Order: sequence, then C-alpha cells, then structure tokens
Amino acid sequence: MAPHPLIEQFTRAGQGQVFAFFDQLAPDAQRRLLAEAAEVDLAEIARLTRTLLAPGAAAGVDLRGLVPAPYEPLPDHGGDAAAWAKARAAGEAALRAGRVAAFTVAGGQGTRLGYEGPKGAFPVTPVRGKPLFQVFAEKIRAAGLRYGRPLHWFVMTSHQNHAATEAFFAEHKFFGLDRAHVHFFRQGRMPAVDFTGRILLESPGALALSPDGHGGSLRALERSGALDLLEREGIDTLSYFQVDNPLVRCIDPAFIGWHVLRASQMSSKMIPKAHAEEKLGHFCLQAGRLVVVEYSDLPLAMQHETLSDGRLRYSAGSIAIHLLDRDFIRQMASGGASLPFHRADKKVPTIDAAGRPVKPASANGVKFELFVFDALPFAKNPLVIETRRADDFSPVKNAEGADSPQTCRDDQLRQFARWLAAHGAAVATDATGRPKAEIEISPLFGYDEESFAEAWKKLSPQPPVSAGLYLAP
Ligand code: UD2
Repeated sequence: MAPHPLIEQFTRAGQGQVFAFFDQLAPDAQRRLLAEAAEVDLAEIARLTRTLLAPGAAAGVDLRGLVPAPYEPLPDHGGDAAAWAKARAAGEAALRAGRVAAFTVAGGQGTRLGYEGPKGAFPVTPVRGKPLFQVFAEKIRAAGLRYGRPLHWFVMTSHQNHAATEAFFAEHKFFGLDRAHVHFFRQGRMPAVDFTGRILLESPGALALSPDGHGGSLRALERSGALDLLEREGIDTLSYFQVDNPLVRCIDPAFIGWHVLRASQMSSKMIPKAHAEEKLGHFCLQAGRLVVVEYSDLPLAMQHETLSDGRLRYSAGSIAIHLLDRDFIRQMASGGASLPFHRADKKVPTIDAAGRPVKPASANGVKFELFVFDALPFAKNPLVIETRRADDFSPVKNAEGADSPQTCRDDQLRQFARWLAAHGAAVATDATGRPKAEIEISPLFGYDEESFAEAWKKLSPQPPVSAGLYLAP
C-alpha cells in the first residue's frame, strides 16, 4: 500500500520520525496521529528552524535604538485631570452604546501554580473563595447592569482545558451571566521540536503539542467566528486581560475612553515597575514604533539603568491589559503582517527510539509561542496609559512567594479596606493597609471604587467591618 500523502510530505521535509511507530498503531490511533500532523504547517516549522534554531540565528530580540515609551500619566502623577474625566465619559458612552466586549486569555498551562484543572477555576477571594472566573463574571455582569448593555465575554481556552472550562461554567450556571453571551474558543497548537528542528513525539501516537501563546488569540478569534459575531453585534472594542489577575478592571471606562478618543487600534496599561527585575514586559519605542520587550529579553544592565533622579529608565511595566480594535484583529489575523514566534527552551516529555517515555532533566526541546503585545508596532495610534497597581494588578502565578494566592488575597483585602475606609467605615489595618479582619466585597456590590461608594452610601445601617464581612447586593 502506498504511504499516506501526509506521511510522504513529512518524510520529504525531514520529519519522517513523526511516523516511526505508525505501523504499530491501531487504526484509530493512526487516524488521530494523522489529524494532529495535518495541523502542522511544515513550511512554518522549517522557517522557524532556520530563523530561530540554526547556528548563528539571531540570538534574542533586536535592541537597537530602544528608548522608553511615553504614556499618559494618572492625574496624581502629573496627568491632565480634565482629559482623564473626558476619557471616562467617552468610555461610558461607548459602553452604553454596546461597543465593548470582554476577552480573557485562559489557554496557558498554569504549570508554575501547579493547580490541576483550568486556572480560572482556582479559588482566589479571601472570604468566599470564589474562583477567578467568577470574579471576572461578576465584574462583567456588574458593568453590563451599570451601563444598561449586557456584555459579551470571550474566553480563549486550549485543547487541554477546553472541555473542563465549559463544564466548570455550566456547573456554576455561568455565574449568573446569560449563557448566550459567553463564548469559548480554543487557541491553536504548535509542535515542540528538538534543537535541530525535528518535531518531537509525546508518545508513539501523539505529537508533543502545546498552545501557540496568547498571541495565537488573534488568529483564533478570527478562525472561531468571534470577529464575525462582534461585527454582527456592533462591537468594535475587545477588553483583553489574563486569567491570572483577579484585580483587573475587566471593563474600565477611562481606559476605553482614551482608546476611543485617540482612535487607537491597540492600547495598553502600564504600571511603574516595583523594582528593576520585576517580571514585566517593558514599553519602549523602537524606530518610532511602540514595542514591548519582555523581561527575559531586556539585558539586566538595561533593567537596572536609572535616570538622573534615580528612577528606573525602563520603568513602564506591561501588565498584559489591552484594548484591541476588531478590524485591527482581523487585519493581523488574516493580513500580511504577522506576529513573530518566540523561542522557549523547555523540558519536553517525549519518547526514545524504542518508543519508551523520556522525562528530561534539562531542556531537550523548543516550544514556539506568539505574544499578543507584538501586535502593538502594527497598530495605528497605539496608546499606553498609566494605572494604579492596587486597582488593576495582582496576579496568581506561583504556589508560594511573590505573585501567589497569598499575596493576591492580601491585595484584594487591601483594596476592600481602602474603599471602606475612604467612605467612612472604621477599618483596622496593619502598616501595609491589610485589614486585620478578612472581608470581601462582591463585584456585584461594587466592582470599582465609584460603584462601591454608591452602593455603600445607600446601605442603612452600614455593617461594622469585622471578620467574615461579605458585602453583596
Ligand atoms: C506575562 C507577560 C509579562 C507580564 C505578565 C503580567 C508574556 C510573555 N509576558 O508574563 O510581560 O505582562 O504576564 O502578569 O506574556 N496564555 C494563553 N495561551 C498561551 C499562553 C498563555 O492563553 O498559549 C495566557 C495564560 O492563560 C495567562 C496569560 O496568557 O492568562 C499569561 O501567560 P503567562 O503566565 O505565560 O505569562 P507570564 O506570567 O510569563
């Protein structure tokens, strides 16, 4: 029998090892392997091998001509208060007109946290232990109620967590959202390769595939029909955030207003880095274009560079919160400009020549990933605005230490305490502002300080701030 045409293609491309065990597989397993192989763009792998793996391939990113990017500072850091107020009003108008949808990237593997199951199912809030997805759902629901237009919410999953994510939402009745407004779609996958570019097998009948990075969201939004849905619904702005950050203002009127008023195709939020080596991307300009240089790509000496007043020169940290214009996504997903792949050397579980499993002790292969912020240099009128860390950023990344469930709970508690204290409640805190009592405010009661203040004012009598206080409508 003649070999399958796909097997021939792989063999011609020097990737015949993918089918080394093909003849020993049951027909079902053969079909599955062929289907996985059909997902692979062999020309793309060959190109990446040439550009990212070959000896002499450019190591790291191009740092020539890099300078710190400008941004819109907050009013208390010298920004124009009137412009911020105007932006907020414009954002609210866009929300009332139904022009905005929320978008969460939740396709990552969450390896550092070591949590089984989709990361969005991880419990994060201090009193109720609400999962990340519930926090976002309630913020999105609250914003919809406030502006009189229920918001659509797009959630990007991976092959690994798609079914579990959908089941989690169904089990929790979509956290009170209209299920017709919640849309799940899977991101693409890329095969891992060895250091010479040969595709690795995870088992005799399966490729070592992994998600193609959050930058894969642009093509996945197009492929899944999400962009068509946005168009039908008259939505032109996607509010992008990561699944690991419950403090994020999923829907932020001032941010949306800046984006709309500047006719920006892609906008981002920055915070001043807490210290030179904080693990954030850096907003920079290069040849006049806005770029983000990831922490791992900016040499330590540059991360530590300071200005004459002692502040960090590259201080504008990217916290992965963006607004994206629908037509810009379409253009990036299907047009000529494409995002570059990044190389990540990883321990990739694979098999040996006899088909036996190998658990490598050190990096044995390369994964290729797309980063969404690489779209910035292609955007018209890109914009960076400052935000307060305490209002927008406290991710859960590691099981312990920095950016862990503990630090995130503490930051939520500090936020609740700050809002309460600013509006007249007596709150005992430690020197860092963390309340002595564990308390929680539901996003449905107040999802930002302003909505909280309105609800709190109406509450009569106002409850004392004591352990276990949970404010909900
Ligand atoms: C990201 C940023 C970093 C900073 C930080 C803030 C990159 C490369 N770096 O670092 O500059 O902004 O976040 O927290 O982005 N994801 C997918 N599919 C994938 C890979 C990731 O959906 O294939 C999602 C993942 O579920 C998570 C987010 O993207 O929501 C971030 O992924 P990460 O944990 O790999 O990013 P990190 O912490 O290295």
